[in-house]
Amino acid sequence: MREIVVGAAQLGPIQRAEPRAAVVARLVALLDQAKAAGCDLVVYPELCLTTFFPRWFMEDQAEVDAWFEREMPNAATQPLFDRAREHGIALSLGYAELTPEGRHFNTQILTDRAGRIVGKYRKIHLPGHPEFDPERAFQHLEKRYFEPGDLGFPVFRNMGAWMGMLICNDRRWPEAYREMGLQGVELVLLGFNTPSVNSQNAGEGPEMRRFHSDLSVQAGAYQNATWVVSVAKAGVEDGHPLNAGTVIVDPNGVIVARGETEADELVVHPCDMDATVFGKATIFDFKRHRRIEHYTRIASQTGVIRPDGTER
Ligand code: CDT
Repeated sequence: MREIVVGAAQLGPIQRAEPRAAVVARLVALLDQAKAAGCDLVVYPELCLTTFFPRWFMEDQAEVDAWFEREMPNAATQPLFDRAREHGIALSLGYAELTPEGRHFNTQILTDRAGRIVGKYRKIHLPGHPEFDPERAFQHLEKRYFEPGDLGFPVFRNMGAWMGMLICNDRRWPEAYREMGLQGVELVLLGFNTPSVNSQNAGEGPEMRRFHSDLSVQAGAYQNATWVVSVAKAGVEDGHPLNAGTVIVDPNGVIVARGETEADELVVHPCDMDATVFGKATIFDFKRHRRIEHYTRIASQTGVIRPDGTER
């Protein structure tokens, strides 16, 4: 048995005016709860230091850059890193990263139990649109504010396990899990901000959005025989509802723990990394069963081309 007690630290809403220090105090309070619950690792949502700012259209780059972190840890987040080291708890958290070269990424990091950063992932599947869209009920401007991640889907050795990260929209793409599955991933850590309604289809509400989220992470877990910890930012941010749906999914694809609120909430589960062994050795033994000679289209063609040559 290789047990890691994981705390999925769901966040309630962060209002646009809420300063980083107040948010970090909430993250530290969840970390203290995690210590009391015996957690080894705590996972926070995507962009967990600020409101989900890609819903706001901004033209002034200085205004945009104010939502980004130039270093990690920094003055605002140092108290979180200090407390994590005191507790001996590893962290994974998402934030907007502005590099010294001036590049903008939607990023998630992983630390070890001593608070050292041992892994970084930059979101690859950026949803939304780059310009103001008057047809939408609200904006989703990730394609404006971030560039696609440039690190691939790395997997890291941490706490005796193989760990990888995904960010929000990535969870809907089977290729993302499989890239890590092919590196033997045992624990996928994922944070998200999903609006409760579809800005282009008012008929797609919270229940359907929850279903799509669960379906995606359960399939990713089962088909790669890995644990998946999927953590929401939830509740109403400045009038804009975000869906809850924090879950911990086992390597059979079964949801073993689920959040119950739309507020700050710690969802805890002991995850045995050895529970991944059976699936990886049998039905999803990739080495024996995959047929890559038939998969070339997946890595060479982006959109749909029908057999008659028409595109959609
Ligand atoms: N943050 C993020 O990636 N949210 C998307 C919303 C999709 S609608 C533009 C998601 O996949 O949940």
